[in-house]
Amino acid sequence: MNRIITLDEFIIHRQKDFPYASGELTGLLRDIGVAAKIVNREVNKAGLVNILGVEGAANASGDEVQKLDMYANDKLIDCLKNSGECCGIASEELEDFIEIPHVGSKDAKYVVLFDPLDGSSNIDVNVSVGTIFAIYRRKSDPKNPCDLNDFLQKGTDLVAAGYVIYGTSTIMVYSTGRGVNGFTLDPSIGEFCLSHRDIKIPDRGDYYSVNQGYYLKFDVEMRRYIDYCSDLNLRLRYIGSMVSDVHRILFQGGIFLYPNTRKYPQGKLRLLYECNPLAFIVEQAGGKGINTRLERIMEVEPKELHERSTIVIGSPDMVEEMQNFIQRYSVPSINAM
Ligand code: P6P
Repeated sequence: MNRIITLDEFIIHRQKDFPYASGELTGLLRDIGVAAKIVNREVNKAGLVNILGVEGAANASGDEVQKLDMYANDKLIDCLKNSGECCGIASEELEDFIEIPHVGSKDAKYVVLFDPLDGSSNIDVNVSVGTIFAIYRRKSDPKNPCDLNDFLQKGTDLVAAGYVIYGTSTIMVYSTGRGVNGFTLDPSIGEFCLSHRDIKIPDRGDYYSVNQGYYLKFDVEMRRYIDYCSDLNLRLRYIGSMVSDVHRILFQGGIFLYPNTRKYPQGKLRLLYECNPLAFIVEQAGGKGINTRLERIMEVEPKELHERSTIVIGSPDMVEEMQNFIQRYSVPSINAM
Protein backbone atom coordinates (compact mmCIF):
# COMPACT_ATOMS: atom_id res chain seq x y z
CA MET A 1 0.00 0.00 0.00
CA ASN A 2 1.43 3.38 -0.99
CA ARG A 3 2.28 5.83 1.75
CA ILE A 4 -0.23 8.68 2.16
CA ILE A 5 1.19 11.97 0.80
CA THR A 6 -0.84 14.96 1.96
CA LEU A 7 -1.31 18.12 -0.11
CA ASP A 8 0.77 20.10 2.39
CA GLU A 9 3.61 17.59 2.25
CA PHE A 10 3.51 17.49 -1.55
CA ILE A 11 3.49 21.29 -1.91
CA ILE A 12 6.42 21.70 0.47
CA HIS A 13 8.34 18.88 -1.24
CA ARG A 14 7.72 20.38 -4.69
CA GLN A 15 8.74 23.83 -3.47
CA LYS A 16 12.26 22.62 -4.24
CA ASP A 17 11.24 22.82 -7.96
CA PHE A 18 11.47 26.57 -7.62
CA PRO A 19 15.04 27.47 -6.61
CA TYR A 20 14.05 31.03 -5.84
CA ALA A 21 10.80 30.12 -4.12
CA SER A 22 10.76 31.36 -0.59
CA GLY A 23 7.56 29.64 0.39
CA GLU A 24 4.99 32.31 -0.50
CA LEU A 25 3.39 30.22 -3.25
CA THR A 26 3.46 27.24 -0.94
CA GLY A 27 1.56 29.24 1.66
CA LEU A 28 -1.04 30.36 -0.89
CA LEU A 29 -1.72 26.84 -2.15
CA ARG A 30 -2.09 25.58 1.40
CA ASP A 31 -4.49 28.43 2.19
CA ILE A 32 -6.61 27.47 -0.82
CA GLY A 33 -6.60 23.88 0.42
CA VAL A 34 -7.90 25.02 3.82
CA ALA A 35 -10.64 27.11 2.20
CA ALA A 36 -11.62 24.12 0.05
CA LYS A 37 -12.07 21.96 3.16
CA ILE A 38 -14.31 24.60 4.74
CA VAL A 39 -16.38 25.04 1.58
CA ASN A 40 -16.61 21.28 1.17
CA ARG A 41 -18.16 20.98 4.63
CA GLU A 42 -20.91 23.48 3.76
CA VAL A 43 -21.51 22.19 0.22
CA ASN A 44 -22.06 18.71 1.63
CA LYS A 45 -24.62 20.12 4.07
CA ALA A 46 -26.44 21.99 1.31
CA GLY A 47 -29.00 19.22 1.11
CA LEU A 48 -29.93 20.03 4.68
CA VAL A 49 -30.72 23.63 3.81
CA ASN A 50 -34.38 23.05 4.65
CA ILE A 51 -33.31 22.22 8.17
CA LEU A 52 -30.63 24.86 8.39
CA GLY A 53 -32.82 27.50 6.78
CA VAL A 54 -32.77 29.05 3.34
CA GLU A 55 -30.58 31.86 2.14
CA GLY A 56 -31.25 35.09 3.99
CA ALA A 57 -33.05 33.38 6.88
CA ALA A 58 -31.39 33.14 10.26
CA ASN A 59 -30.20 29.64 11.16
CA ALA A 60 -30.38 27.96 14.55
CA SER A 61 -27.45 29.96 15.87
CA GLY A 62 -28.99 33.19 14.60
CA ASP A 63 -26.42 33.55 11.79
CA GLU A 64 -27.80 34.51 8.43
CA VAL A 65 -27.73 31.58 6.00
CA GLN A 66 -25.74 32.70 2.96
CA LYS A 67 -25.99 31.60 -0.63
CA LEU A 68 -23.28 28.97 -0.90
CA ASP A 69 -21.37 30.79 -3.62
CA MET A 70 -21.14 33.91 -1.43
CA TYR A 71 -20.18 31.69 1.49
CA ALA A 72 -17.42 30.11 -0.60
CA ASN A 73 -16.33 33.56 -1.77
CA ASP A 74 -16.01 34.86 1.80
CA LYS A 75 -14.17 31.77 3.07
CA LEU A 76 -11.62 31.93 0.25
CA ILE A 77 -11.01 35.62 1.02
CA ASP A 78 -10.67 34.95 4.77
CA CYS A 79 -8.13 32.15 4.18
CA LEU A 80 -6.14 34.12 1.62
CA LYS A 81 -6.09 37.23 3.83
CA ASN A 82 -4.34 35.37 6.62
CA SER A 83 -1.39 34.20 4.56
CA GLY A 84 0.14 37.60 3.88
CA GLU A 85 1.20 36.15 0.50
CA CYS A 86 -1.65 37.69 -1.46
CA CYS A 87 -1.95 41.44 -2.17
CA GLY A 88 -5.22 41.32 -4.09
CA ILE A 89 -8.18 39.15 -4.98
CA ALA A 90 -10.66 39.13 -7.86
CA SER A 91 -13.75 36.97 -7.78
CA GLU A 92 -16.71 36.23 -10.01
CA GLU A 93 -18.83 37.32 -7.05
CA LEU A 94 -17.18 40.76 -6.75
CA GLU A 95 -17.63 43.59 -9.27
CA ASP A 96 -14.10 44.90 -8.65
CA PHE A 97 -10.89 43.44 -7.26
CA ILE A 98 -10.10 43.94 -3.58
CA GLU A 99 -6.79 44.92 -2.08
CA ILE A 100 -5.54 42.71 0.76
CA PRO A 101 -3.78 44.72 3.48
CA HIS A 102 -0.19 43.87 4.36
CA VAL A 103 0.23 41.24 7.06
CA GLY A 104 3.11 42.46 9.18
CA SER A 105 6.04 43.69 7.13
CA LYS A 106 5.55 41.08 4.42
CA ASP A 107 5.43 42.36 0.82
CA ALA A 108 2.87 40.04 -0.81
CA LYS A 109 4.01 38.86 -4.25
CA TYR A 110 0.82 37.34 -5.68
CA VAL A 111 -2.75 38.06 -6.72
CA VAL A 112 -5.45 35.39 -6.79
CA LEU A 113 -8.52 35.21 -9.00
CA PHE A 114 -11.29 32.67 -8.48
CA ASP A 115 -14.76 31.52 -9.25
CA PRO A 116 -15.64 30.46 -5.71
CA LEU A 117 -18.43 28.06 -6.57
CA ASP A 118 -18.83 27.47 -10.29
CA GLY A 119 -22.08 25.84 -11.33
CA SER A 120 -23.68 26.70 -7.99
CA SER A 121 -27.18 26.51 -9.50
CA ASN A 122 -26.60 22.74 -9.57
CA ILE A 123 -26.34 22.53 -5.79
CA ASP A 124 -30.12 22.48 -5.35
CA VAL A 125 -30.24 19.25 -7.39
CA ASN A 126 -27.15 17.71 -5.77
CA VAL A 127 -24.95 17.92 -8.88
CA SER A 128 -21.18 18.41 -8.56
CA VAL A 129 -19.88 21.98 -8.40
CA GLY A 130 -16.39 23.42 -8.16
CA THR A 131 -13.99 26.17 -7.17
CA ILE A 132 -11.60 27.45 -9.85
CA PHE A 133 -8.50 29.48 -8.95
CA ALA A 134 -5.68 31.28 -10.75
CA ILE A 135 -2.51 32.70 -9.18
CA TYR A 136 -0.36 35.41 -10.82
CA ARG A 137 2.74 37.24 -9.65
CA ARG A 138 1.87 40.89 -9.09
CA LYS A 139 3.38 43.32 -11.63
CA SER A 140 2.97 46.53 -9.58
CA ASP A 141 5.43 47.88 -7.01
CA PRO A 142 5.17 45.70 -3.86
CA LYS A 143 5.27 48.88 -1.77
CA ASN A 144 2.01 50.10 -3.37
CA PRO A 145 -1.51 48.67 -3.38
CA CYS A 146 -2.25 46.23 -6.21
CA ASP A 147 -3.85 47.61 -9.35
CA LEU A 148 -5.99 46.28 -12.21
CA ASN A 149 -2.97 45.36 -14.33
CA ASP A 150 -1.95 42.84 -11.70
CA PHE A 151 -5.09 40.91 -12.65
CA LEU A 152 -5.30 41.49 -16.42
CA GLN A 153 -2.59 38.97 -17.22
CA LYS A 154 -2.47 36.31 -19.94
CA GLY A 155 -2.81 32.64 -19.04
CA THR A 156 0.79 32.12 -20.12
CA ASP A 157 1.79 34.26 -17.10
CA LEU A 158 0.02 32.00 -14.62
CA VAL A 159 2.20 30.90 -11.70
CA ALA A 160 -0.31 28.26 -10.60
CA ALA A 161 -3.93 27.34 -11.22
CA GLY A 162 -6.36 24.61 -10.40
CA TYR A 163 -9.80 23.62 -9.27
CA VAL A 164 -11.61 21.77 -6.53
CA ILE A 165 -14.53 19.55 -7.52
CA TYR A 166 -17.12 18.87 -4.81
CA GLY A 167 -18.60 15.63 -6.08
CA THR A 168 -18.92 12.03 -4.97
CA SER A 169 -15.53 12.83 -3.49
CA THR A 170 -13.80 16.18 -3.17
CA ILE A 171 -10.70 16.43 -5.33
CA MET A 172 -8.25 19.30 -5.70
CA VAL A 173 -6.38 19.37 -9.02
CA TYR A 174 -3.63 21.93 -9.53
CA SER A 175 -0.47 22.73 -11.43
CA THR A 176 2.44 25.12 -10.88
CA GLY A 177 3.58 24.62 -14.48
CA ARG A 178 5.33 21.31 -13.91
CA GLY A 179 2.56 18.81 -14.54
CA VAL A 180 -0.83 18.22 -12.95
CA ASN A 181 -1.60 16.35 -9.74
CA GLY A 182 -4.87 15.47 -8.01
CA PHE A 183 -5.58 15.19 -4.29
CA THR A 184 -8.66 13.53 -2.81
CA LEU A 185 -10.01 14.75 0.51
CA ASP A 186 -10.02 12.03 3.15
CA PRO A 187 -12.70 13.29 5.57
CA SER A 188 -11.55 10.83 8.25
CA ILE A 189 -8.27 12.72 8.61
CA GLY A 190 -9.32 16.08 7.10
CA GLU A 191 -6.46 15.99 4.58
CA PHE A 192 -6.21 16.18 0.80
CA CYS A 193 -4.16 13.11 -0.13
CA LEU A 194 -2.26 12.57 -3.40
CA SER A 195 -4.53 10.31 -5.45
CA HIS A 196 -3.78 11.19 -9.11
CA ARG A 197 -0.08 11.73 -9.77
CA ASP A 198 1.08 13.45 -12.97
CA ILE A 199 -2.30 13.45 -14.75
CA LYS A 200 -2.11 13.14 -18.55
CA ILE A 201 -5.13 13.69 -20.80
CA PRO A 202 -5.67 10.98 -23.45
CA ASP A 203 -4.94 12.11 -27.04
CA ARG A 204 -8.62 11.52 -27.81
CA GLY A 205 -11.67 10.23 -25.99
CA ASP A 206 -15.25 9.02 -26.36
CA TYR A 207 -16.88 12.12 -24.88
CA TYR A 208 -17.87 15.50 -26.18
CA SER A 209 -19.31 18.08 -23.79
CA VAL A 210 -21.44 20.95 -25.11
CA ASN A 211 -24.91 22.30 -24.39
CA GLN A 212 -26.57 20.74 -27.41
CA GLY A 213 -29.75 22.62 -26.53
CA TYR A 214 -28.17 25.61 -28.29
CA TYR A 215 -27.51 23.57 -31.46
CA LEU A 216 -29.70 25.73 -33.68
CA LYS A 217 -28.11 28.88 -32.26
CA PHE A 218 -24.52 27.76 -32.95
CA ASP A 219 -22.53 28.83 -35.99
CA VAL A 220 -22.50 26.37 -38.87
CA GLU A 221 -18.98 25.06 -38.11
CA MET A 222 -20.04 24.17 -34.57
CA ARG A 223 -23.14 22.39 -35.81
CA ARG A 224 -21.06 20.47 -38.37
CA TYR A 225 -18.59 19.46 -35.63
CA ILE A 226 -21.41 18.29 -33.32
CA ASP A 227 -22.84 16.26 -36.22
CA TYR A 228 -19.33 14.79 -36.72
CA CYS A 229 -19.15 13.80 -33.03
CA SER A 230 -22.57 12.19 -33.34
CA ASP A 231 -21.53 10.34 -36.51
CA LEU A 232 -18.53 8.98 -34.56
CA ASN A 233 -20.96 7.77 -31.88
CA LEU A 234 -19.16 9.85 -29.27
CA ARG A 235 -21.08 10.16 -26.03
CA LEU A 236 -22.51 13.53 -25.02
CA ARG A 237 -21.86 14.36 -21.39
CA TYR A 238 -22.86 17.85 -20.21
CA ILE A 239 -24.07 18.69 -16.71
CA GLY A 240 -23.77 22.46 -16.83
CA SER A 241 -20.96 22.62 -14.30
CA MET A 242 -17.74 23.52 -16.13
CA VAL A 243 -15.42 22.06 -13.49
CA SER A 244 -17.26 18.72 -13.55
CA ASP A 245 -17.46 18.56 -17.35
CA VAL A 246 -13.79 19.46 -17.79
CA HIS A 247 -12.75 17.08 -14.98
CA ARG A 248 -14.28 14.17 -16.91
CA ILE A 249 -12.52 15.24 -20.12
CA LEU A 250 -9.19 15.59 -18.29
CA PHE A 251 -9.37 12.07 -16.89
CA GLN A 252 -11.09 10.15 -19.71
CA GLY A 253 -10.31 12.22 -22.79
CA GLY A 254 -12.70 14.16 -24.99
CA ILE A 255 -13.56 17.77 -25.74
CA PHE A 256 -15.44 20.52 -23.91
CA LEU A 257 -16.93 23.36 -25.90
CA TYR A 258 -18.74 26.57 -25.02
CA PRO A 259 -18.94 28.53 -28.28
CA ASN A 260 -20.63 31.82 -29.03
CA THR A 261 -24.42 31.87 -28.99
CA ARG A 262 -26.93 34.63 -29.69
CA LYS A 263 -27.24 35.23 -25.93
CA TYR A 264 -23.47 35.16 -25.43
CA PRO A 265 -21.86 36.40 -28.68
CA GLN A 266 -18.43 36.46 -26.94
CA GLY A 267 -19.08 33.13 -25.19
CA LYS A 268 -20.44 32.77 -21.65
CA LEU A 269 -17.45 31.58 -19.65
CA ARG A 270 -15.07 34.04 -18.00
CA LEU A 271 -11.57 34.29 -19.42
CA LEU A 272 -9.59 35.11 -16.27
CA TYR A 273 -11.02 32.77 -13.66
CA GLU A 274 -12.67 29.98 -15.65
CA CYS A 275 -11.12 29.58 -19.12
CA ASN A 276 -7.48 30.42 -18.37
CA PRO A 277 -7.02 28.26 -15.25
CA LEU A 278 -8.76 25.25 -16.81
CA ALA A 279 -6.90 25.69 -20.10
CA PHE A 280 -3.66 25.86 -18.08
CA ILE A 281 -4.48 22.57 -16.35
CA VAL A 282 -5.50 20.87 -19.61
CA GLU A 283 -2.36 22.08 -21.42
CA GLN A 284 -0.15 20.99 -18.52
CA ALA A 285 -1.77 17.55 -18.85
CA GLY A 286 -0.93 17.46 -22.59
CA GLY A 287 -4.18 18.84 -23.98
CA LYS A 288 -5.07 22.01 -25.89
CA GLY A 289 -7.24 25.06 -25.23
CA ILE A 290 -8.39 27.50 -27.90
CA ASN A 291 -11.24 29.90 -28.52
CA THR A 292 -13.48 29.87 -31.60
CA ARG A 293 -11.22 32.48 -33.21
CA LEU A 294 -8.56 29.72 -33.15
CA GLU A 295 -6.44 31.69 -30.65
CA ARG A 296 -4.70 29.81 -27.87
CA ILE A 297 -6.84 30.75 -24.86
CA MET A 298 -3.80 31.41 -22.67
CA GLU A 299 -2.35 33.93 -25.14
CA VAL A 300 -5.42 36.18 -25.21
CA GLU A 301 -4.60 39.61 -23.78
CA PRO A 302 -7.32 40.31 -21.16
CA LYS A 303 -8.97 43.74 -21.31
CA GLU A 304 -11.56 43.49 -18.54
CA LEU A 305 -11.75 41.64 -15.24
CA HIS A 306 -14.96 39.77 -16.08
CA GLU A 307 -14.58 39.44 -19.81
CA ARG A 308 -16.07 36.38 -21.42
CA SER A 309 -14.54 34.01 -23.94
CA THR A 310 -15.52 31.14 -26.15
CA ILE A 311 -13.62 27.95 -25.33
CA VAL A 312 -12.74 24.60 -26.87
CA ILE A 313 -10.48 22.51 -24.58
CA GLY A 314 -9.57 18.87 -24.22
CA SER A 315 -7.70 16.05 -25.94
CA PRO A 316 -5.15 17.47 -28.40
CA ASP A 317 -6.23 15.40 -31.41
CA MET A 318 -9.89 16.38 -30.91
CA VAL A 319 -9.21 20.10 -30.43
CA GLU A 320 -7.13 20.01 -33.63
CA GLU A 321 -10.03 18.36 -35.47
CA MET A 322 -12.32 21.11 -34.19
CA GLN A 323 -9.80 23.72 -35.43
CA ASN A 324 -10.04 22.11 -38.90
CA PHE A 325 -13.84 22.31 -38.80
CA ILE A 326 -13.70 26.00 -37.94
CA GLN A 327 -11.18 26.64 -40.74
CA ARG A 328 -13.17 24.64 -43.25
CA TYR A 329 -16.73 25.70 -42.47
CA SER A 330 -16.66 29.09 -40.81
CA VAL A 331 -18.32 31.75 -42.92
CA PRO A 332 -16.33 35.02 -42.78
CA SER A 333 -18.56 37.59 -41.07
CA ILE A 334 -19.94 40.21 -43.47
CA ASN A 335 -18.10 43.07 -41.78
CA ALA A 336 -14.86 41.14 -42.24
CA MET A 337 -15.33 41.17 -46.01
P1 P6P B 1 -25.35 26.81 -19.87
C1 P6P B 1 -22.42 27.45 -14.72
O1 P6P B 1 -23.42 28.46 -14.63
C2 P6P B 1 -21.47 27.85 -15.85
O2 P6P B 1 -20.86 29.07 -15.55
C3 P6P B 1 -20.45 26.77 -16.10
O3 P6P B 1 -20.07 26.09 -14.95
C4 P6P B 1 -21.15 25.86 -17.09
O4 P6P B 1 -20.26 25.17 -17.94
C5 P6P B 1 -22.01 26.85 -17.89
O5 P6P B 1 -22.23 27.99 -17.06
C6 P6P B 1 -23.36 26.27 -18.24
O6 P6P B 1 -24.03 27.24 -19.06
O7 P6P B 1 -25.63 28.00 -20.77
O8 P6P B 1 -25.01 25.58 -20.65
O9 P6P B 1 -26.41 26.55 -18.82
